[in-house]
Amino acid sequence: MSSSRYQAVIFDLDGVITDTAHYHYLAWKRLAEAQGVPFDLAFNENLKGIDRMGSLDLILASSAKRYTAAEKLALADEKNLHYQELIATMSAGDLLPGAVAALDTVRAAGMKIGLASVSKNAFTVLERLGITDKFDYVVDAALIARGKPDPEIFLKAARELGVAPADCLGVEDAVASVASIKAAGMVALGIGQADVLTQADVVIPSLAQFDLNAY
Ligand code: B16
Ligand code: MG
Repeated sequence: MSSSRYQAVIFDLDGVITDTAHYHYLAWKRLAEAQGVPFDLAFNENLKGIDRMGSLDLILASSAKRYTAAEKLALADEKNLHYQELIATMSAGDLLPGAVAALDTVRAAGMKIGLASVSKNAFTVLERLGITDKFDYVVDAALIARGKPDPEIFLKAARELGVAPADCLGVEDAVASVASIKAAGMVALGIGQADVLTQADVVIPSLAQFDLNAY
């Protein structure tokens, strides 16, 4: 039995459990180039944790063209189709180091496990990775009205798990996402760099350093 003070751990997917950010990057890059707007890896960092339409708005902000709502929806659909082609090749080999061990540690400690991804493709990615059954509850992003940094998705996960937000540890890799955890009143474990994830309570480089009793 663990001495950890949490009753649940709620994980992000992209950038924490698997690196889908690279596939998002490839799909957005093709779209941006077709629209004649600049796009590179540095800009892609701003899109981590941001939902699909929010990401599209950020990319098109540097275009001189004004897009109608229908045009934006068509572009978002096109990007998503390309993204789905890319993630269809994913497998358990795409799990980031330490991810499965971290999930198993939380399970062995008798805590609940949630997933809070704003990706509408999260269920597909979990299936491709072969880890769907490791979660007690996976938030359906289609039911979330406000994306990160709003706390809605983390509060929904806690409610469905039957755990108070103050008893949850949230695990995230992006600035907007860590803000979402903090706004929900949870402890935030950042995955990445401490000088970037300044709002996180603790930051570790990857789940390979995950130690449930240390936070
Ligand atoms: P989709 P997370 C986020 O997932 C990604 O970080 C972000 O880059 C992406 O735009 C968003 O999901 C929406 O994804 O287009 O598949 O619905 O970090 O919350 O797991
Ligand atoms: Mg993420």
